[in-house]
Amino acid sequence: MKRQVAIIGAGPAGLLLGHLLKSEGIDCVVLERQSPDYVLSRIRAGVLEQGTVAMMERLGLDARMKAEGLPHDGFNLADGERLIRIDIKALTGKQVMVYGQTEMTRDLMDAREARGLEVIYQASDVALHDIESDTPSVTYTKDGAEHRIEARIIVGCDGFHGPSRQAIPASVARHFERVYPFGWLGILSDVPPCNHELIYANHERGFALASQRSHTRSRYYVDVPLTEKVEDWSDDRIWDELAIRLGPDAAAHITRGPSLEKSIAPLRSYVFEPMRHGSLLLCGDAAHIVPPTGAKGLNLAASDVHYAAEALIAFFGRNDAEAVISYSDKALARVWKSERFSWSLTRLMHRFPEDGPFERRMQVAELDYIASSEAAQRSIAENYVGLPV
Ligand code: RFL
Ligand code: PHB
Repeated sequence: MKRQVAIIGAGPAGLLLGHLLKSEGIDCVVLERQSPDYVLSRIRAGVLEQGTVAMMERLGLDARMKAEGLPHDGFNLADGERLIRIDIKALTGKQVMVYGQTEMTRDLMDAREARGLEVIYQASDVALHDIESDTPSVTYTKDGAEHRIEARIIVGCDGFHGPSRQAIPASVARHFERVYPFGWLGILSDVPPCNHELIYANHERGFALASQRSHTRSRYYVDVPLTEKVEDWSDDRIWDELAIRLGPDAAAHITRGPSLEKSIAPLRSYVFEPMRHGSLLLCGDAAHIVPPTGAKGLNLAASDVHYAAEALIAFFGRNDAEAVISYSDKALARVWKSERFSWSLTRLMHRFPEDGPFERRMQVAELDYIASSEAAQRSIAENYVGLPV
């Protein structure tokens, strides 16, 4: 099979890119290791930046998001008794959209047939070949048979554990990493949210986040040491912990219910450079990871896809090779700003085991400053709603 572009991974990055290229008449195929049901069973992001929403609008795939998503004008930082509201609408004129990654992925999946986007699910042993040449290829196994796709460009959208990043030679690879000493234990439950907006809480017992998927479905997190096991956290234990960490006002409005999903996700900051080598481009978690504190991971995957689509449209439309070459620098400039924001919000809102009284005073001073300064709030709001692409 011969294609202009082979995309590896049908998470949000791969599907978004596939649809964007297809809408511009670029011939592409997406290869995914898992089944559609498995991909939809992963509970992940919940907050979309305006730019991510705009990409769904551009594709004409925003109808359900507009009907069911919840636009939010602000969010809150809690520290003990104190609640600092960041009014993103007033400070930036923009909103964020609360709409689950699962739902956005479902919308992209459902549009495959109508848009003629070919996605090959349950493709195993995906391997990249000759990425330093103009004739790279991808091999995979499906239903016991081996297949090869010859492409002009390969785009790795295969997440943190996929094969694409690994295909870039160690001699050019640069890794930047910060692993955090805790993970987020998440619970999803069909109960109304405790607050109409998100609350990120820094409590002496640890971090907590009150988030949501709809008026009837809540998503909560608490941070736990990496040694904790999800089996040791009964639903009641999580609800008790949330009630303490989120503070008395939120606790009074928490509705408890059985968990639909419960899992622990470790926190990590990671960037791989370069994001292009030869005929291979990387997008999303394949190239970088942010801790979830700023709600940036999926949105960063979407902005990478925006730059990659622009580069490939120029390359196939106008034979502009420079557009592909400059992809990595363009994408990385935005990646590092999101990494900085996610890292600094993580630092501000979590109690690190190695921290002492000095570090805590620094957190209190920063929260005092944010509470009293519109400039500080604007800076946070601007980052939260998404920096321009
Ligand atoms: P994905 O979603 O991991 O998709 C990669 C796809 O590639 C497939 N794949 C392969 N396919 C073929 N062959 C192979 N060998 C393959 N290996 C892997 C995988 O099966 C998968 O389908 O990466 P993508 O598309 O780059 O998207 C990134 C986002 O998923 C991620 O950044 C976010 O979920 C991060 N994140 C959040 N981001 C936000 O913007 N806002 C949030 O509120 C937010 N909350 C979160 C999060 C991530 C979390 N976890 C569990 C890590 C909350 C959590 C708890
Ligand atoms: C979520 O709803 O899953 C969520 C929201 C905000 C974050 C991270 C995760 O910062």
